[in-house]
Amino acid sequence: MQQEYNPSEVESSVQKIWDENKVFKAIKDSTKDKFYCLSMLPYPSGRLHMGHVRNYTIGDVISRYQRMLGKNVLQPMGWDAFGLPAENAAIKNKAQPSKWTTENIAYMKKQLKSLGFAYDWDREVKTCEPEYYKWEQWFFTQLVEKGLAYKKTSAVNWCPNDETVLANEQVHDGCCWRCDTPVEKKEIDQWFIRITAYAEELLNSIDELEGWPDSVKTQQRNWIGRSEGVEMIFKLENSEDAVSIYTTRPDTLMGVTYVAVAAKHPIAEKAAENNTELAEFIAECNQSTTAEADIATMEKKGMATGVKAIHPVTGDLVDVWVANFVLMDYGSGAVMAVPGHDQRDWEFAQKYGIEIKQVIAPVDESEIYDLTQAAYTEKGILINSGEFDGLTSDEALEKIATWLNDKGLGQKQVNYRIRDWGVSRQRFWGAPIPMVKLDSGEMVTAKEFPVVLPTDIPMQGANSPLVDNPDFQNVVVDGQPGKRETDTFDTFMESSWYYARYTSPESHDAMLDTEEANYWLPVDQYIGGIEHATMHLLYFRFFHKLMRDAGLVNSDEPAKKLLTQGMVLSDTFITLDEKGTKNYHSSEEVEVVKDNKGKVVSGKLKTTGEDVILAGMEKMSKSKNNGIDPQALIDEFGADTARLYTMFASPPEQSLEWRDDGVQGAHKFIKRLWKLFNEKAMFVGEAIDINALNTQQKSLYSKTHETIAKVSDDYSRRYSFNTAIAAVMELTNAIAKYSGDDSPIDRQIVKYALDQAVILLSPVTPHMAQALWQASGKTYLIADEPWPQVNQAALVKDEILIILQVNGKLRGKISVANGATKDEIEALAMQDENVSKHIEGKTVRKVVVVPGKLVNVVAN
Ligand code: ANZ
Repeated sequence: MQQEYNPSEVESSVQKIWDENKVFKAIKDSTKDKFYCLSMLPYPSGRLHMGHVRNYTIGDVISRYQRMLGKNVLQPMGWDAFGLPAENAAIKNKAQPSKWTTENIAYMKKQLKSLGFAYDWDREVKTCEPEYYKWEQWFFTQLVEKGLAYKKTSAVNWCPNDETVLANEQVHDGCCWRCDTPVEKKEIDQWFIRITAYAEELLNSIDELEGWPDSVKTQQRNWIGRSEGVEMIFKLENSEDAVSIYTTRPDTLMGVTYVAVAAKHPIAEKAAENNTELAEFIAECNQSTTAEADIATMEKKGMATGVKAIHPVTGDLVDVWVANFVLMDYGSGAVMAVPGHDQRDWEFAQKYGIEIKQVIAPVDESEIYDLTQAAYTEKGILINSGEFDGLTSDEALEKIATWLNDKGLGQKQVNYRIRDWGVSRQRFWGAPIPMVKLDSGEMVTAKEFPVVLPTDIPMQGANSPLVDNPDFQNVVVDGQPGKRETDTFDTFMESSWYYARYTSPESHDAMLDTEEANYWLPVDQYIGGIEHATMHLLYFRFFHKLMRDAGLVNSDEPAKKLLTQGMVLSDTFITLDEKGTKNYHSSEEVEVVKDNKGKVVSGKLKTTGEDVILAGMEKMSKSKNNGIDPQALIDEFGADTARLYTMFASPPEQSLEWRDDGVQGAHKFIKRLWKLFNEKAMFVGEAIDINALNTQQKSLYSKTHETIAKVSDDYSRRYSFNTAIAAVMELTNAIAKYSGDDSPIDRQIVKYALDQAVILLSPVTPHMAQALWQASGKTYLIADEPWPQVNQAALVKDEILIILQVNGKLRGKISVANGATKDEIEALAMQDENVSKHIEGKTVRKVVVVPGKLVNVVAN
């Protein structure tokens, strides 16, 4: 055994054992409870960052702990390998995205292996491989057949200079990232998956996600955005046509002073036929790149169409306007505008001098509001509303809905804010959409899979080399010639079902091996970043339901529990140049001064001595130049230190503030435990008879079992790894301080405590644990050691601490024998010096004894 702790030697030799024996290979075994632990798969950007290290360590600690509990654990890993960065790198180097991706995967896989994660690498999935995406293509064609995927025109970002479609990330301040030309909107045909058909189920089953954080559930509910309202029609003057509107506030119907339609609404388009000014305005609206989220704050613009609508109740005529804040793909693309009670309508009415009519008054008459300053948007009591006057908003909603229904002018309606998922990307590095346009004009699904993305054509410019590429495009389907679709899938497609493919990576004739999938699924613990709360985590749930309805899986939800780990932050250092532009400096460039808590209080540039501005702890990122490279950390201290530090520095869901001295502290602790173990635990131990222990021995033995109880609870229920580690550290201190007389029993007690400390820490620092385990003569792996059980008898204390109070104020503590009667405790309390002092000269009225806790003497 090495006396000195040498992490690189220890780690490589332990990893070799795991690898050679395929220790973490997961095999279905129906006689055992399974535990599927999944961390979100990485994008192969080049190198691991600290967020990866933290995410994957959390998953690994949980997996290793569950294995020791006796579960059949599956912990897989793979690569989200399609996407834009590979394409950009390839454009720059005139190379192939596949080459860049493959090289990155190789490097990052080596890094993951060096961190000692207990993955079943035989199940590795690379989403850019035809063997993977062929099933996604096949599945998509099934959706097309079922009417759950369809094509429609939709707008994309278009750079007129480069003549290329841009991804949202490639639009910077409304301009092309490469040539700075203003970006335009262009309508092209694209594929959509009908997530709206599952909106209701996706919303309702959120309630079943008991192990998901509330914040994620709330974000999903808002994203799906269910609203209840009324759909009603306004007939048009001198016309057979009518405009249908959707409102959540039918109680405000009598306050309608105009109707507003979206620029793409048929009424607007028709009115523009003989009105060039209106046609120009509509064109301008269609070009706008305002994101939906910004609609509330953007400048409201509009133009009257000249068309008039008839109010369904009063028969009054109101103008129909085209307005930029009305969305074509929500509700019916038209709104009844109530400027008195809707802020957007109010701003618009103010700007164009349209009447603002109050029809709702506050329930509380003293409430102050001013319709000349803003709309009154609360619900209340109806006024100026004829037969509906005096009703509350909620009563009016029902009454007006019934009134409209009776007249055939409207009905109640539920709407969802979520839109169908646009999955077409006009990019090269993605899975080809398996559709073919026959020369006859008909659109058909591909019949053979995979539709392989060629990996031997280098990128030439920004445009996808699939376009106008006869080798790729020309195809014959069922004897009919046609051309393949050149768009590729949104990469969220691949990440929506990879978790299921991990359960059956060997399935070559089906998307999933249903038996395997149903054994392992749902995922028991999913771990990833909170930034995925809506898009990925919603598509992931949606895809699971699609696969369920295709008979591939039998559960309703993909993951029982979700842990969203916090961000990794680190000190950010700035200097300003003459123009005031910020320069970010890495920690290596700065000489820092720290306070006694290790917090940086000032810093100077090493090169020039210039003072840096401390921008505080910010998320590690390239743009802030404040990242810490995990590789450097592993090289210097070893994987176990990296793992221990990231788990010890903060609870998994909170952000982690990087501190170099914390890393050193973690490393020191490992070295200390290593040394103690080598000195005191290198022999084969024997069973301990707890009845034969003296007080000191019993105390260390109890401490050991208290630690087992605490760590087990922290690992399983609370995922509070930092406090678990702190408890093992405390136990280690107690062991170090232990001053027995070195009798065989003393040695036995100390060895026992050290063994337990190492077992308890083994999910976090598995290399160190295995090496010590092995060296002390164990012939099987520590990973196969059953998790220690708490010996309840050891927790029973001989003495118990009792708090003493006089008139409710703390006056002292005494130690009494466990099992002492109330009278005995009271007698001891009354003898206490401090208690006597405080009741001197007073009459004792009452003595309250709470056994095991406290004594309170009431005296005056
Ligand atoms: C009249 C009204 C009066 C409205 C009032 C609100 C307050 P949620 O809850 O998000 O579903 N709306 C309907 N379709 C629209 C579209 N295509 N583009 C922009 N806005 C649209 O929002 C429903 C409300 O959003 C509807 O209720 C409608 O304005 C507007 F005091 O109708 B309301």
